[in-house]
Amino acid sequence: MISGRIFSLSNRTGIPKFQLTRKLSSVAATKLETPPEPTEPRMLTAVPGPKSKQLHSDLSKMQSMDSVHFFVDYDASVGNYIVDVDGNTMLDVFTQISSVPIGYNHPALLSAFNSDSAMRALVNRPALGVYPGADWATRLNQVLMSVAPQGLDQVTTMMCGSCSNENAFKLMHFYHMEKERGGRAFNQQEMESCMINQAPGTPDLSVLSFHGGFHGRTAASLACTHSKYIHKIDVPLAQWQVSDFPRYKYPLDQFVAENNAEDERCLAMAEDVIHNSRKTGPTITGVIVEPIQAEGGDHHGSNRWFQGLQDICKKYDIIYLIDEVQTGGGPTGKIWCHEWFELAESPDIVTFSKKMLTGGLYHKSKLRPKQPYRIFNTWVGDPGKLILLDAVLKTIRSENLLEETSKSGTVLLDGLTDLQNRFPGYLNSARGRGTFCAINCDTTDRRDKILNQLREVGVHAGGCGDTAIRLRPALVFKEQHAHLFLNKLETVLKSF
Ligand code: PSZ
Repeated sequence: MISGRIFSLSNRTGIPKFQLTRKLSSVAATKLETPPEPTEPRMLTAVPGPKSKQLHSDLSKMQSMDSVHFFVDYDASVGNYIVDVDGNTMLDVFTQISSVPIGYNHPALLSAFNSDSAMRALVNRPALGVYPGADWATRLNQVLMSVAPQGLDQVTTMMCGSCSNENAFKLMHFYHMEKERGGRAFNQQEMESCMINQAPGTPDLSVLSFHGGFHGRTAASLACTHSKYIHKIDVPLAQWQVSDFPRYKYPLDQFVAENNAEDERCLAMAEDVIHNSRKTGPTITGVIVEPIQAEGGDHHGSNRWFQGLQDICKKYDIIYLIDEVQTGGGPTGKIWCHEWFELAESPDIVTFSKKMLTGGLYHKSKLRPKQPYRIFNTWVGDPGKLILLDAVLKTIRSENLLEETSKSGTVLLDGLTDLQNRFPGYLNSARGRGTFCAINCDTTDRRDKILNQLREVGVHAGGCGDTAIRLRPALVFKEQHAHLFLNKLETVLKSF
């Protein structure tokens, strides 16, 4: 059908059919080369350098974006190395806020659109909820369902992490209201009152979230975000309940009793809040939790904590949502971090984005909405992102990247632990799964100085929480990259 349209156009324009066909293929077949990965950082200027500064001043005329660190040369960046517009080549252990799965300019991604059908999927972006292409169901099945958490047989793609969580919350509330109605249809009063945001059509329901959590910046996901005030201040939000996420003492093996008590305290608090919500409102219909609280400071929870939360959700028949936006896609050594937790069964919903390249949510079939158009927007995702994700997942398998990540993660965590033992005044609480590692500094000022000095010696790292340095390298981060990072960090620490 598509080529039929092109041919009729070609007849009107007088261009012979075969010429147009050839033109399309030659565009699609463009081959982009990937230069070899550098072996070490190379710094030419301070960062941001003069070109970055000029570009920032150009950008500032149109938007307030003082968050920009530096401008990037995406032609020159390769593998684990990001190259800025001033020619500085840095080992990137932050990777676009943890969202580069297999490094910059991976050949598998550069060639992902080298076919007419892939190119057409890219340019003819469908409203997937109403006009999906013939291959959409196959693509979802072959790509996203190939890594679906066990027991979650439903999937919907979305644009970003925040809107994945927003839609997950709707599923929680629909499930609750469906039970309340006992199967009857919506009544007139509900249909009218929801139009002016009043009960009973707009019920007083909520989602339980945790202090230090981050779940996005759209209205409902921002109501569940508690990492930094600057994300929230001045924004009117639902007054939903917040409970404590465990804060452990490190090293874990020296504080077993204290940390177990912390789990029990936090579980008791969560259960209390859920229980009380039924008396005082808003009624909690589900819980959202990160497997590792990332933005809030890389706070880990034990298996007992995540299992206990699941038990509480089951007891109250509310929905257990694990937000894998930052942890999903492999950095912990498994595709989903919650696979480590030995849960009795899957969470009810798992949201994703970042390294998965498309946003979206997996969920149990009991959560399928009964009416159409309830989980919906214009695009509901993007087939082009699934083409890229397909290439990513194939690369993860063919290059054994989960195993590689576990190996380099061990080198990282052992190295961080060694450094904290040698510099106990500056570093503490080394922790991590896979390469998803972090270490705390004694003060925020020290953390910021370390990050700045790391940049000067060619390592681009990030912070989180008040004092943590966090590592979020791509899955192609190998043992030699871990050693290089640790050597640079040691150089910086020795300079204090
Ligand atoms: O400042 C920001 O907006 C940032 S910095 C890092 C993120 C956002 N992470 C996004 C994120 C996340 O880490 C978790 C666990 N859940 C949801 C989100 C929201 O995803 P996006 O940004 O795609 O909407």
